Amino acid sequence: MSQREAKLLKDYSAPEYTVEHIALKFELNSPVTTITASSKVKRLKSEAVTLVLDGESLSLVSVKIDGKDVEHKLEENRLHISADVDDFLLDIVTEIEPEANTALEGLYMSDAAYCTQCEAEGFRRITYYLDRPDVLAKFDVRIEADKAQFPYLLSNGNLLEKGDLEDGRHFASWQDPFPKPSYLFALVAGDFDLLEDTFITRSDREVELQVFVDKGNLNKAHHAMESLKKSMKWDEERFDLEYDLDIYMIVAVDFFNMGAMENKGLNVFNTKYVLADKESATDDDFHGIESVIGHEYFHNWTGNRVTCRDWFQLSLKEGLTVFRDQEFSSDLGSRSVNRIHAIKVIRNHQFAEDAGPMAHPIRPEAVIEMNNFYTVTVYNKGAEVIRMMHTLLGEENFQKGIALYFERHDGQAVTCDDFVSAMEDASRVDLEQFRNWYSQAGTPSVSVAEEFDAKAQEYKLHLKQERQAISGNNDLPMHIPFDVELISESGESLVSKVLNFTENSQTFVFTDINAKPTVSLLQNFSAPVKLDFEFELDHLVNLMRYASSEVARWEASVSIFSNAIWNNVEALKNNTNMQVNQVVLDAFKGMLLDSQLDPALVAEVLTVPTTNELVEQAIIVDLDKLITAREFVIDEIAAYCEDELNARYHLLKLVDNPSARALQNACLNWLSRIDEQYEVLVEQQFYSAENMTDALGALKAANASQLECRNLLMSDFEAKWDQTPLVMDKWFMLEATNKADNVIDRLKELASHSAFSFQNPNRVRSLIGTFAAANTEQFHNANGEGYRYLTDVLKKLNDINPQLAARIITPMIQFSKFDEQRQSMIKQGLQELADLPNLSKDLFEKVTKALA
Ligand code: B3K
Ligand code: ZN
Repeated sequence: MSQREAKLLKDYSAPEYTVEHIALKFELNSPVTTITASSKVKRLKSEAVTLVLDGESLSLVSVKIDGKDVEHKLEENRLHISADVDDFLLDIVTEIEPEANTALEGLYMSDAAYCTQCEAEGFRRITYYLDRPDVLAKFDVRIEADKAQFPYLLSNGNLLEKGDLEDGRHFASWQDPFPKPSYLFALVAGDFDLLEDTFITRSDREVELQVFVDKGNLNKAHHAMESLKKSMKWDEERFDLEYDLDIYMIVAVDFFNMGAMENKGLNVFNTKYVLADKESATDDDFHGIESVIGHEYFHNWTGNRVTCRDWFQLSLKEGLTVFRDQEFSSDLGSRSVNRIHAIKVIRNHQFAEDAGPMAHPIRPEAVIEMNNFYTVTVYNKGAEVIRMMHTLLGEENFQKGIALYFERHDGQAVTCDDFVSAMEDASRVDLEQFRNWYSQAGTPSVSVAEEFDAKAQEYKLHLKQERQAISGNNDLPMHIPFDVELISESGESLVSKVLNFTENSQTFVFTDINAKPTVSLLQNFSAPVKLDFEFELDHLVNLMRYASSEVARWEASVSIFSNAIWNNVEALKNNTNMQVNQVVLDAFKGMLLDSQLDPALVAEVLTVPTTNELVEQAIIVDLDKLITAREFVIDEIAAYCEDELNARYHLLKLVDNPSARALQNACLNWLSRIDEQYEVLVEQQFYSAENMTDALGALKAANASQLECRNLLMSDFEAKWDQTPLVMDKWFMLEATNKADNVIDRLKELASHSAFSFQNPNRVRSLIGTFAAANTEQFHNANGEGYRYLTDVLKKLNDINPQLAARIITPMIQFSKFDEQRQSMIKQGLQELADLPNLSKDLFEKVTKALA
């Protein structure tokens, strides 16, 4: 099978052989590291005679079965070994060069430390192996390295032994008692600062907790440690799940393709999700750390103890674990604000994925490069699917389902269907139709019509669902939990319930309703669908005022903003004057004056949808008019609410908490648009800031409103932080979101900035990823320069780090909403990539789909 051919879910077959135990020895040396793998292999299918192992970018030194040389054949990324034996010992020696590994998969170097990333298919860059998640083996690992350079030698499980060797070298051996798939293997060797603590589990076992960070960063590891302890406690209390090893290690590295990795007992983290103190990290960073630490910890049960049968089942562990981390954040912080953030991810990114060439169900059916499927669909829509089950079953039954799932499958590699069956059997709720969420891609849309019969005192909702036409997709009706509230004229809640919407068209009747109510639809985003309903402005204003759910009030504000902007796009098209309805202006002023509401929620309500978000709402967009209309609406509201913004800003400045800071900085952003007098305020906040949230809030306002002080503030910030990579990422992001016309020249110039490196994913994501994903105005500039720039960068990244390249190409393949000229320029860039002689399979999969 060629590398570029898709693997299909329907072709799954169980492994012919399995590995019961593997002893790995790593001799870490520069430039060549030697790996000896001794596996106890067992034949599972008696007719099998050839063991086929995966391997990539390896040099093979020797293969032996039961101590003897054996016939074998090397093919493209496969090693075929004659093995007509039931049980045997397989010894394989390979050599690799970690320093040359810029793809950051397998064993590589992050600065001066060795580390690994094996999910999804990185273990095959270490040794030839059955690198698939349904082969579970016990691992013993021995690491040997220079002692002075690499004082810490870490792997999964418990430390068995360590000691000195000759020539200044030393060793450590580790044993993981839990059988695991190869993707959960990890090794780290380096010199670190170490933060230690303990956690006493509810059954009174003491667990050693260790966080390893780059030298000099110890004081930035405390929040991560606190978050870990909170996660351990929360999982015991809410999910009845206790940690199972005696030690839990986290290592933070700066070179990392994603956020973090849940390797058994030894998580490897991107520094971005570990390091924080209030001078250098924002409130959002602190929150992000807590949630990612939680996420990886929760994987210990949902992912590690029970893992995936094959990679098509990725959502089994990711959807569920995202749901769990969202619940963790919501139980610890504001449920409404967390929910709003999750909804935004779906609407702005997941719906866009559905509308683009990479649309796939949460359980994909065909995959060329697995790394391309760690998507918002598998993760975040996957979490919404779990959330819907939670809504349908209720917390108690849901927890019964979780318990049954572990009772049945602990220690196994299973499917999404196994999970749903456990939920179904534990709750006796029929989930047969609900399973369509796993197999059907795309965003369903639900249109709603109201009918009120005053005489009969009956209120009816007519619901109709339609699925997106996607080739290869079934088109069966979905089981949609549709949460509604009916509100009386005086603002009291008449009905609040979840409708079971299961047919193409269905009518729901509410009796004893004596006046036409205000309806709140799809409350709390009870299903990941598009709502198709023409709201009148009064209706939205009522919802913003009276809906019981804070999320529904926020939803109403998004619609008000969006409608106001789209109305002005129409005005521009018709050459009439732009304007903002007085009711809209008053609605926002009202929110600003409401001191009862959580300021963080008000900040969300006062956040104008981004250009990207608005593009997502359209079918085809006239981008230039959209930008003009959006700016106009912002300016009108800012001018109308000036006094209230100013007053609220100064009051909030006196309060020291994340929620207050969120609204304070939102106010500053609005004010900075009004006139020069507020420039002083921005500068004052910047220079007197006692934390990164306020410093960055000021800098963002200066950047977004193109204030005169912008350049000075930016260079002062740079001078202060140029030795702190994670803070420089923020600075790069600001440069990347600069709306000025010369931004591309600036980006090119910054590629040679001393803090920038094309080898480091955090830097590339901050500068280039942010430009493409968030600077809609300039990336999609009609002159096509944005597309040309990204194409050139991708050519380069294709050689260095294909996985990263395939991530940041996303905005360039989601072009369906743009006009023909833009689409044709984009396609030209994609064609150039398609023509690359050495195009990686990561980019190949996305580029060919986009051009098809
Ligand atoms: N499981 C990892 C992601 C691995 C990505 C591989 N390209 C982190 C997580 O979801 O927790
Ligand atoms: Zn995960």
